[in-house]
Parts: sequence; C-alpha cells; structure tokens
Amino acid sequence: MSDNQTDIEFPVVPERAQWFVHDRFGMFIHWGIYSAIARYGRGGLAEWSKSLDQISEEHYQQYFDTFEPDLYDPREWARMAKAAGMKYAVITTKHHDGFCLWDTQLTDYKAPNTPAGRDLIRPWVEAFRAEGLRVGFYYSLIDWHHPHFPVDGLHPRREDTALREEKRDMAIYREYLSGQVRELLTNYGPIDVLWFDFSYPGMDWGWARGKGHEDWQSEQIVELVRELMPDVLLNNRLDLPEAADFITPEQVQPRSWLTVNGKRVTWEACQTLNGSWGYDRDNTNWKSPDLLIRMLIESVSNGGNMLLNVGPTARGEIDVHARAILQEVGEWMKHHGKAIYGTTASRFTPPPDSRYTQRGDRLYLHLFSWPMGHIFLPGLANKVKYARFMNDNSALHFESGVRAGSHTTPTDLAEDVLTLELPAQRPDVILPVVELIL
Ligand code: H79
Repeated sequence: MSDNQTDIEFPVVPERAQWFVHDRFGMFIHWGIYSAIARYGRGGLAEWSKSLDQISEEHYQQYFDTFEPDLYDPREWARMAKAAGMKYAVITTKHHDGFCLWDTQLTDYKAPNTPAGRDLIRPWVEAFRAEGLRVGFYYSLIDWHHPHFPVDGLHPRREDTALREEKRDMAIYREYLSGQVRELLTNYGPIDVLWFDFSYPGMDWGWARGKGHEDWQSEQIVELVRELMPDVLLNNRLDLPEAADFITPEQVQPRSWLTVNGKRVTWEACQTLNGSWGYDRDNTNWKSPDLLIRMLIESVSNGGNMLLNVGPTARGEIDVHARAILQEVGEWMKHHGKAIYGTTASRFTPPPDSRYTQRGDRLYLHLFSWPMGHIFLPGLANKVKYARFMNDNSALHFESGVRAGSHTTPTDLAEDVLTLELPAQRPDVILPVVELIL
C-alpha cells in the first residue's frame, strides 16, 4: 500500500471488555500453602509440587497446619502493583491443590482453619479496590483435594486417594464447583475478571482422560456466572470458546494479533518473573526488567495485554527480587505508560528492531535498539506534526523523505519515508520511546 499501512481489521470490543483492553497491564498473584514448599519443581512450577513430587495428602497437611502469613499486608501488594503501572490484579482463590484462601462454607480446607485464621481474600479485594485497581479471581477447576474430583494422570498419589476412583462422583464435585463460584461472585462485591484454570480434554492416560466442558458442564457454569455478574470478564479455559471474553496464552510471547477462527480476539499473555507461578526459593531465572518491558510492548503492539505474576512467600510478602523488578518496571511505566494504556496495534509498519503502539493521533515508537544518528519511518512522510522522547518530552527533529547526507540510506527506501534524527546519547531509560503526534 502506498502509505505503508497494513490492512489490520480491528475487532469490535464489547462494552464490558473496554476497560480491559485499555488497561493492558495486570498483576497475577499465585499464593497458597504450596508457597511454603517453595521448591524448584520440574519446569519451575513450584505450585505444582503436590503433583510433580507425588506428595501424599498426609504429608501435604503440614503446610496447611503451619500456614502463618504474619507479614500479609495486601495494601502493600496493591501499592506495589499500582507503582509498577498495573491496573488490575488476579489472585488464586484456589489452586489445583484445592486449598481455598477465602472463608468458603463448602469445605474446611481453607485459610480460616489454618493459623492464618481468617478470610484472606476479603482484605485483598478491599486493598486492591482502595488503590483503584480492578480485581479478578483465579479459580482452579482442577482439585487434587476434593474427594469426588475424578483421579487422572495429573493427580498426586493415585494409590493414596481416600475414595477409590470408582466411588468418585463428578456430579458432587460439580455442585461444589458451582457453589464456590456462587460464593466468590456473591460475597465480595463486583468482580472484574474470572480466570478459570484449566481444561485438558486432549490429555489421555488410557485409564483416564483429561477433563473438558462436558465434565465441568461449562454451559451451566457460564449461565451461573452471567446470572450473578453479567459484566465479569471470563477467560477461555472452560473449554467453551464462544463464552470467552479473552484468550490466555501462558508463558509464551505472541508476536502477532491472536485469532480464533480467523478473527482477531481480545487476548492476555500471562507471564512469570522466573518461570514459576508459586514462590520458588531456589529459582534464579529472573527475567530482567528490560525483557519484561519488551514483552509488555510486544503484547500491546499486537493488540494484547500482559498479566505478570508474583508468587508471594508463605509469610505473605512479595520477595525482594520481585519487588526490585516491579520497581524498575514502574519507573519505566511512570514515563511511558501513555504508550501502553489505551493503545493498541498500529496500521503502520515499524522499522526493524522497533515496535509501534497507537492511540488515535499518538503513535509510539519503541526503540528496541539504538541506531546511529537517525531512523527511517516508512509511510510517515508528511504525516507527523511533532516528535519527542517520552522520558523528558524533549523535541526531536525530523524531515519527510530521506535526509540528504545520510550515508546508510538503503537504495530501496520508499519516498514516503520520514527521517527521524536521534541524538548520539541514548536516553537513560530501560527502553526509549518516541511519541509521534500525527
Ligand atoms: O496457575 C498457573 C499454572 O500452575 C497453571 N496455569 C498457570 C496460570 C498451569 N501450569 N501448567 N499448566 C497450567 C498447563 C499444564 C502443563 C502440564 Fe505438566 C504439562 C501438565 C502435564 C504436562 C507440567 C509438567 C505440569 C505437569 C507436568
């Protein structure tokens, strides 16, 4: 195309999801009694320890009996999330081990019965709302504790299970599941996101197969959810694509706008700081703030969100490493948040080693590398009114066309190029961004 605009068809975002595609950046929180195991599991999934290490119910009980999160201060978590530039948060109300952080009436396997002695979700919701953040509940469909959750290949200690497989009745578990969803959507005020995890009908162990929408009876869950909270955003892990408000690539970084049946959809990449969701003491695979910021930009420049996880310790703290990373990300977001919030993919094609995000007449050029002297922006000749760095609003000079005397000019540069001059000194920020006013 002559103006170098690619032919992006932007999906129509339903009213209830508009805040979500505006806010772009959220905090995922994985916290439970597995946080005390803190063990570098296979694949780094410390929260999977019970299954990965085949821990018996009896052995696992010690983490329940000693759960003493004396430093738990959700207001501090909320302040950290906000300072990092995050606009919403999603917490594990129950993970696969079946332990519940709230005061559910449907099981004794809950925080109030540990030394914690109270509902840990209520103050969390209050704290995050008080900081102006939207709140979401993660809820595990999988449950390795419930006596009627049918045993499969992911289940720990198959031979240990109190109720033999043939005595397990999925209908009883389904009642429990919907009862808990009802509690979560009834007792904590309006909830913005409901994040179910996960369906696995493709997994087949011969003697058992993974569970999907027929097992959960997902249609009924969706019906209940919509009756109780019409505007809550539902993720796509109920194995019922048509009910999903957004899709959830996990620990992968999409590099194009994700589609379902050929149509662009709302999506959110969930990512870890170090490969583990639950706190993982001996894990040192920390991603740098620089990499995390690139991942965020990669998501937003392709029309997606990023949900970045922290795994608080069993004392209830976000540990020093995670805290330091969040602080640096927040420092960048303070200056560059305008290039993230309310922006999406651009129709313009960015030059090599850079990305565009755009909101109306504001086009943001994220410079993943630092070219010498100038950079050519295809398709932008005579389209830019003003250009500046975001960190200090310092103006940048530009010219339509290829600037005379720029020796690196490739011969095939189109006439519609804009030459943007860059100083020799790269701005002292993790990742420099130029704001172009069209
Ligand atoms: O809650 C976090 C994870 O614990 C959960 N989803 C995020 C948000 C999750 N982890 N892995 N999965 C979902 C996908 C399943 C991966 C598996 Fe495996 C591959 C299950 C069996 C093979 C990893 C390796 C877990 C067990 C063995």
